[in-house]
Amino acid sequence: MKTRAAVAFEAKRPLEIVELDLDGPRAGEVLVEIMATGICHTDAYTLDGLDSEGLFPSVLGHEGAGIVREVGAGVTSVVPGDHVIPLYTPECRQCKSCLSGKTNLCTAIRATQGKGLMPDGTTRFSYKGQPVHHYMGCSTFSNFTVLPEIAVAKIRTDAPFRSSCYIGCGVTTGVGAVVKTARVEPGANCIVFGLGGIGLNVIQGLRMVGADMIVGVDVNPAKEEWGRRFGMTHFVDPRTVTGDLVAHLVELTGGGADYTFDCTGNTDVMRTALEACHRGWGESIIIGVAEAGREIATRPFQLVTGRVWKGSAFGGAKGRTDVPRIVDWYMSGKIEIDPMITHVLTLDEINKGFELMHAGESIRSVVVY
Ligand code: NAD
Ligand code: AHE
Ligand code: ZN
Repeated sequence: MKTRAAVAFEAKRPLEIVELDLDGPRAGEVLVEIMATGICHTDAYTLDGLDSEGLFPSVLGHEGAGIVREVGAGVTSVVPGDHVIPLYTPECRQCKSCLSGKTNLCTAIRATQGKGLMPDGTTRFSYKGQPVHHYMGCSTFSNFTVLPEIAVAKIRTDAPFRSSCYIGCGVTTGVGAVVKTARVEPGANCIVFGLGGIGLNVIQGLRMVGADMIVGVDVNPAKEEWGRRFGMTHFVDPRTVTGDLVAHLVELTGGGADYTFDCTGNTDVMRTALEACHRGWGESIIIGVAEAGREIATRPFQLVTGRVWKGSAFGGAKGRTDVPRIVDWYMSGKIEIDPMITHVLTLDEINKGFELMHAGESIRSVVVY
């Protein structure tokens, strides 16, 4: 079949809207009509050539929602007509990682996914006879995409696509980092670095679990109003702090934070986030994705004295199990999504979404097909 898609032909070049050829689902795969997709900073990072796994040409996009249109042989968990969210972190429930109960990082198809291929080592997308890579196992910047069965979460049919697509990455990543990775307790003092599409979801997660102090840190002063809207109690613009930022944050939180979250991808910020933790027990969660080649550093003494450095992918959420529950949290009003969707675009306007993100003018842009 044919599908309209925004294709990344080369790094640092705007996406091109073209018609691709798409092969149907093979055994264990499903064809999904994507109804809406968010644009996450990770898509921009890959398009900008900063991802060590970045491949071109490819169909980017990993934050979608849609409808199953066809299933391949042996598929049992979904049928045509089901509403689903594609999962860049699948959940096979059979691999060592899934069975460990210790991680959401299913390893069943990670090797081929990182090479832009389906689990059988081939692509379903092609353009003028040449293969086009998949991206993060999702490729939601295409109106139709093929996904492994283990990489779709079936969701309720009354959830609007336009907002629930954001649960495919940003919402789950931010809220999950609080409730699943850090397991923040009521009354905790927390600091969130970077108040974008992820950081604001960390903030609303902290509000949901009853954190006391929710400090937001961002170099864009316009983010103060956004943070307060979702529960932030204090705002710090590092550019207006005289003296050492860590010392300022430690004083503000009465000795250091119980939990800090990096939602910037900047390795210097990651260090600040670790060092702003309370001696003896503070935990810093790295969510931001750093450019290829970057490394983190701190004095080992920071860890010797009890601070903990952790990372979180997809908020520690197991996609097929947890995503439908997060959709319920949204539908019952426990968490908000709609106010964070600042721009709704057509596929033809998708490059504008990247421009708005780089200019700091959007929280989430969503493309509706
Ligand atoms: P975004 O562009 O919407 O937000 C980034 C925010 O960080 C902006 O408000 C920006 O002003 C702020 N910022 C930049 N430099 C800063 C600095 N030095 N100090 C303080 N604030 C600073 O991006 P997003 O979509 O929210 O994504 C944030 C990060 O999370 C990205 O690195 C993205 O790749 C990553 N991410 C990781 C996961 C995961 O599973 N681990 C999932 C989604 C996104
Ligand atoms: N490909 C990069 C790493 C990118 C990365 O860390 N991705 C996150 C999700 S970001 C979503 O917006 C993730 O889930 N990582 C776990 C995984 O298995 O990819 C690199 O550095 O090579
Ligand atoms: Zn993302």
